Amino acid sequence: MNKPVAARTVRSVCPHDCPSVCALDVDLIDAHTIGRVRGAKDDPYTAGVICEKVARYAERIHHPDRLLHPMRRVGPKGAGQWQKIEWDEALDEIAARFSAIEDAFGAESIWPYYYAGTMGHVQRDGIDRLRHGKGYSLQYDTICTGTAWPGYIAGTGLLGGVNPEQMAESDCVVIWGTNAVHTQVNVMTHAMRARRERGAQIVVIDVYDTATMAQADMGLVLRPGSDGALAVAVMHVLLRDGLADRAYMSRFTDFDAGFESHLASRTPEWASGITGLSVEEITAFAHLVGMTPASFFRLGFGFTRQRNGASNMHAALCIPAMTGAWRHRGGGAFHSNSGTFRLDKTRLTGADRAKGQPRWLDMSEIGPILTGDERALHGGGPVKAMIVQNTNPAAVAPDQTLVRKGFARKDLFLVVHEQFMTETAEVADIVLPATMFLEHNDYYTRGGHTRVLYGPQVVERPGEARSNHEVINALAVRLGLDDPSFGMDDKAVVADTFSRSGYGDLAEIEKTGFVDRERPDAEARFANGFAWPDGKFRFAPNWQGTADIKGYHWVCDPADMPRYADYHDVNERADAEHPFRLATSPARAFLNSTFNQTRGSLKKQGEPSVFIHPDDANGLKIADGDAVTLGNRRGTVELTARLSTSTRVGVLVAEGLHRNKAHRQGRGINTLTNAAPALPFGGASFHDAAVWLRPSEAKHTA
Ligand SMILES: Nc1nc2c(c(=O)[nH]1)N[C@H]1C(S)=C(S)[C@@H](COP(=O)(O)OP(=O)(O)OC[C@H]3O[C@@H](n4cnc5c(=O)[nH]c(N)nc54)[C@H](O)[C@@H]3O)O[C@H]1N2
Ligand SMILES: Nc1nc2c(c(=O)[nH]1)N[C@H]1C(S)=C(S)[C@@H](COP(=O)(O)OP(=O)(O)OC[C@H]3O[C@@H](n4cnc5c(=O)[nH]c(N)nc54)[C@H](O)[C@@H]3O)O[C@H]1N2
Ligand code: SF4
Ligand SMILES: [Mo]
Repeated sequence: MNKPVAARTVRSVCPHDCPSVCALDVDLIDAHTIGRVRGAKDDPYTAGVICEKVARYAERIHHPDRLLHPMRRVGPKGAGQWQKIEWDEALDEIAARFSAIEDAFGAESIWPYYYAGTMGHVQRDGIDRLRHGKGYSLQYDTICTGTAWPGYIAGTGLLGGVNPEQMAESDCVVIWGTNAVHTQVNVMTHAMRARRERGAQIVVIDVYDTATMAQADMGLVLRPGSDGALAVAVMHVLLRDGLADRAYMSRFTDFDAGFESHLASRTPEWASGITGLSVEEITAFAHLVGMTPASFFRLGFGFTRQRNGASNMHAALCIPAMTGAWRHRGGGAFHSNSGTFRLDKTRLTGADRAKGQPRWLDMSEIGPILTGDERALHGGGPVKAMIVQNTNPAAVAPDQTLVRKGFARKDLFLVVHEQFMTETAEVADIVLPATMFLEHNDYYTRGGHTRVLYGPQVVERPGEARSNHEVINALAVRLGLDDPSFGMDDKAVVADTFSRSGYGDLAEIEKTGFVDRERPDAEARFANGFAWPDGKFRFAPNWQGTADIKGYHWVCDPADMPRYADYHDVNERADAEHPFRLATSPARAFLNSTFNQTRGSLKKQGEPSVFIHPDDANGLKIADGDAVTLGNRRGTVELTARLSTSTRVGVLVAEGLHRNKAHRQGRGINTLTNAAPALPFGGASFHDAAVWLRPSEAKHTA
């Protein structure tokens, strides 16, 4: 059979929640159909490379299971009985129910809930216009960045770093707590260029031997949540062996005798007991970064998804401040540039027209919130209605038992706007069909780099799918909001946001598809001082100041944090009943729960499985391929055992997220994860769970 011929190729942007935000070249077969998707060769960061799952995007956009019509639940919640309805009927019903619930229980009983299923700002954040206009409960966005961002800002005072293209000019690239081969493949393009062209050393730090580590010169597999101990021991060695840049520290940091004496006891021997790394491994890593001026620290999210994650991020970030790596081209650190885009989004989010001061509800605590936990509700009344866009909390949120119990409540009115019948859509009262990125207009900030990209609508929508922007506008008007922004189309909002942010004219930007927001190199490496008022990097973090910069209103007291960069011993402890530590790391062919219905991804990932060290498996009489049950006080999950020396004794790794239903008994991996707010400002600790492990046949008797 002949492959269809592309009529033309258009420039677009990957909309998914991935720091790479690749520039795409998409082949169009006709007005409805796409062909191949490739990474743009002329984009300096994408450099022609994208991940497999997006290269096969035709499988997702033309998937036979896409939602095409609004539907109303007719049977019991979750029973899968639906009636097709018209858009007007659906929107009228939602508006009527929301109004009645507001009259009976107050506006705060309605909680619009969203995340980053699309990273386009108009389609993602526009839900806030409705929220602010009506005075509905606010959403505290913690699920992904709640620990990583404050940890970074606590050191530098700004969420920004050296242009990651400069990894290619580094002599040592430290890839810390990110499995870039799975989660942001473009990091590898630039890191590998440094090795090829300059003989750079690649270091990878993770809790198992990942696909990224397979490409490293030095791989450090440490115990989950112990990165802070590694980082302070590295600094101990740097000071001990004369490898710290004291001139840099005295000019650019708050380094003092107090911190030096704090580090005196943080020896490699001490850290070895906590991390499980040998003294030799810790010392060799310290010597490598201490003797390689142009060391680039590419700090990921993974090692911050721990109760102590913010401390771990901050501690790792302290190393280049001690070696002075920031001074050298090809050196320094990068986590995210999301603090540098300076967008004026007031029209987009309606923040300037916010009604009253509603309560904040922490999105990671959706389980406790929906099941009436008073602490999580901050003493307020229950949530009675939700509209969910761009996220699938019934699969992705921690403490799934509570999340599902909450969604099953008969008195909760749930609207889900989705592309697929996700676990969350399955328990909705009304499901609305959503467009995909090639079917609407939006702009995207590339958190993992410096550019802002524009992605236009290039194909027709299937069925009756509508964009988030259209749904929010239509609801707002029905709910009596009359701000002119509710009459603008998505492209007009992009143009307005660009123009009020000083980005220029959208008609011009459309010609290339991007705006480059690269900052001068000196600024990006803080050569004239860090972003704190005194210009100094903080080894002794100022959490209060960090909260002020990000506008965090914390749920934990920053006074509970260690005074200096340190190992903070607050994580879930393995004990006699729960002898294993579990990390729920990302699978290569899924993106959170997205792509877990496409053919190619399902084939690649197979059934939900868990890596178990053979020594642990043998002790429990578990063979490769056996059904096993993992459990803790939050619930149990079934997976298939994969015996592997990629993980340490006592550590389990379950790559996901698979469909909840793909697990025997239908409970997903987040049944085991904890919704308690991580320190100091909240966030989910997805890789921080203590569990027991049994062959599935055996009954758990504890
Ligand atoms: N294929 C794929 N790509 C993705 C995603 C996906 O699910 N799948 N998710 C997307 C999203 S939303 C995000 S935010 C990014 C996140 O991407 P990353 O920054 O890579 O973060 P994580 O995916 O959480 O985890 C990365 C690694 O951290 C490891 N890890 C866990 N605990 C620790 C620890 O205590 N110390 C250390 N050193 N390592 C630890 C995990 O084993 C994992 O290999 O990726 C995005 N890209
Ligand atoms: N165990 C475990 N759980 C995790 C993680 C982990 O590492 N381990 N990672 C966490 C992280 S980092 C994150 S960010 C969260 C992410 O969790 P989510 O934000 O829920 O991410 P996805 O699972 O990708 O789901 C996004 C949904 O948005 C839909 N969508 C996409 N585009 C649009 C659109 O334009 N309109 C509408 N209406 N819908 C759209 C997609 O179909 C998809 O169902 O998951 C977290 N959950
Ligand atoms: S690497 Fe990330 S941004 Fe690039 S195509 Fe894949 S998911 Fe999208
Ligand atoms: Mo994320």
